[in-house]
Amino acid sequence: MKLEQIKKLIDRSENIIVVSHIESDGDSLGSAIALQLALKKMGKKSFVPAPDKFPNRYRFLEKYAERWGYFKDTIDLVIAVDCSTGERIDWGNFKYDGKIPLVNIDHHDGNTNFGNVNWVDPSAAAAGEMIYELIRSIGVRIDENMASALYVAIMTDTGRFSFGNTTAKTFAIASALVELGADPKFLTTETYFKFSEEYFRNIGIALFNSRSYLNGRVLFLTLDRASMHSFSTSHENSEGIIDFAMAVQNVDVAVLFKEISKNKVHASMRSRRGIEISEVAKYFGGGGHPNAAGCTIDGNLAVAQEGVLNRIKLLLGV
Ligand SMILES: [Mn+2]
Repeated sequence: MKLEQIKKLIDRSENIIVVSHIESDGDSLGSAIALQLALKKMGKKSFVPAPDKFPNRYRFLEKYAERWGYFKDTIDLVIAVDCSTGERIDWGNFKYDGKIPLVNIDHHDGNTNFGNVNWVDPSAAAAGEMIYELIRSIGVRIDENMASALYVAIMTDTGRFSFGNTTAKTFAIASALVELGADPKFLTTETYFKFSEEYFRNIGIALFNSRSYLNGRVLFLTLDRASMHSFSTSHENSEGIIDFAMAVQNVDVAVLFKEISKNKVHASMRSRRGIEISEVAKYFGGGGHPNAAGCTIDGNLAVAQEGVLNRIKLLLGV
């Protein structure tokens, strides 16, 4: 059993680093924070080398985290959480030489099994569900800080308990976390209802620039540099905007295009069950979940949009 193997590795290690993915989100941060806190409770030294700065939206999680930063001791174990591939790992200032055992705990379908031990469970709605199970099986009592971090991990990856990945188990774990001190109203407000002005304006630009195709089955939203003036294209200033498009009647596929530079465009994609939009993302060198994926395309905005639309038409068979 993977959990047993991971427990053994943790037991015999003293200095453990926890890493998660670039473009950090609620699940990557919440899972890493909770695991680090649990390892410390076990008497281990543990640190998270990245990111230096939490995205604004998740800044409030900083108070649950132990100080993250550089760590000089010899590392005996690396645990990666919520990373679909080894390339997605945000190593920060840590130089990984490939010799330290690497544990891969993830819930992405299509995880590349990049670790020495791989616990991959695509039925888990969030890496946070798996970290909850791991901490429970280690026997560490989940305190209020860990419960809050894990609640945010699960809440964000399930779209506030509304996506198709939400299961009875998700609610059971969330219920346990609330019993352990997670405050749903506080954590929801901090995560979703503290828009920055930039984010607020980006919603408007993306929706204003929307275009529909195939009788409304496909909806493209666009954050182009000309409309954005001085506003940044950073991940945190567009996260979640795509969900507005999926709420439009008859939409099966939505894509948010962000013009990173004149010849680089990032595309976030969503689709309904049964339509594997990740196939389109993979075609352009990206990846993700079947219904939520992304990629970066070399080319200008018009070329990127035309290319993505053509791949979507092929996918839908029209
Ligand atoms: Mn996740």
